Amino acid sequence: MLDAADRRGLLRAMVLMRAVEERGLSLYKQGKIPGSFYDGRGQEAISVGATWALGAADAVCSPLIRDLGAHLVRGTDLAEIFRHYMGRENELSHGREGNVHFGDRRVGVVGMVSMLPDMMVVAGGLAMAFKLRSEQRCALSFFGDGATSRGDWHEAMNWAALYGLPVIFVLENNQFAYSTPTSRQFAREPVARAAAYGVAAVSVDGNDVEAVFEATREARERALAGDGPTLIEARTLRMHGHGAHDDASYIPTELLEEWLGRDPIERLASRLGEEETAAVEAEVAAQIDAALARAMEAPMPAPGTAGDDVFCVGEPVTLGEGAAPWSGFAAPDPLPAAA
Ligand SMILES: Cc1ncc(C[n+]2csc(CCOP(=O)(O)OP(=O)(O)O)c2C)c(N)n1
Repeated sequence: MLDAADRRGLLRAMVLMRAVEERGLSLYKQGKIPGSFYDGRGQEAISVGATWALGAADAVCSPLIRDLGAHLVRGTDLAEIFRHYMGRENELSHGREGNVHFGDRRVGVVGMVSMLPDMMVVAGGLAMAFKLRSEQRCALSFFGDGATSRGDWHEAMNWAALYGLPVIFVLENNQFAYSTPTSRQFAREPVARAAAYGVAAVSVDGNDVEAVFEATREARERALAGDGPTLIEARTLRMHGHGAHDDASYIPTELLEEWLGRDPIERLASRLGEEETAAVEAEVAAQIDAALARAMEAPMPAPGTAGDDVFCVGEPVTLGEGAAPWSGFAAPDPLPAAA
């Protein structure tokens, strides 16, 4: 299904993600990015491969700490991302929030609230709306292994299976939830739990961008055919700490070395060859320099605007009062037929 142009695009998106995050870390160390800095080093294949399989009308809800690649594939402007990182005036956040907390509705990306895993339930809501309106669209949600130990994970899985929702759940199993290894998080692997809910599940090598793409493509076909949700487990290792403030000393060196040998970028690069890879790297470096130069021109937000959009102002919304009487769903009842 993937052709040469796709492979080059996938490589470009992964190289761009890594290079933007390397630049971001430098800016953070220079004091130009406030707060901490979170990245997805080693996990580039997951957000890039998964979003490559989506259609323009599908929703990403949401890219998390490790998923800059999703924003890049969907097409959010890189200068805007750098402005957001540096707290400068921009359309994504108007200078508020940490580096990973943003969305871009213009490209179908919902900003995240938290990664544990509130956004799975929101993705279920989007998928429910698509289904009720009989639209050929799906929603995709990313989350980490830590999320699978929380109650909202179970609710989202159950709800999606019951209503056959067109939603794709992408679990980034990077073997640690902050510093807690998966062996101390759960007795039963999340993929094994999926069958109990009635959710189709597959486990793939999360450092193989083509495998992630293929699993997501199949999950999307299932979703659009009305056959319900899929859980994709992408197995990987987080190569950096949880954030720049975390030295990840709890990850054994041998484990890091083992996964360094499975680097997702090097694996695809070796397939495309040195010449093509060098061209992609040069292209990406130039793009980053240009975007950062544009971002640096943006002013800091006016201090007086710090409270804007934080609280709802204007007419209060009263639920129920004066509403039209309940008339049922416009689309067919999405509940599965009784057996
Ligand atoms: C409800 C809630 N509790 C705690 C946090 C703080 N927090 C953010 S990420 C995280 C760990 C997430 O682990 P995992 O999902 O496995 O992702 P990883 O950091 O390993 O990539 C924690 C505790 C949060 N964002 N939301």
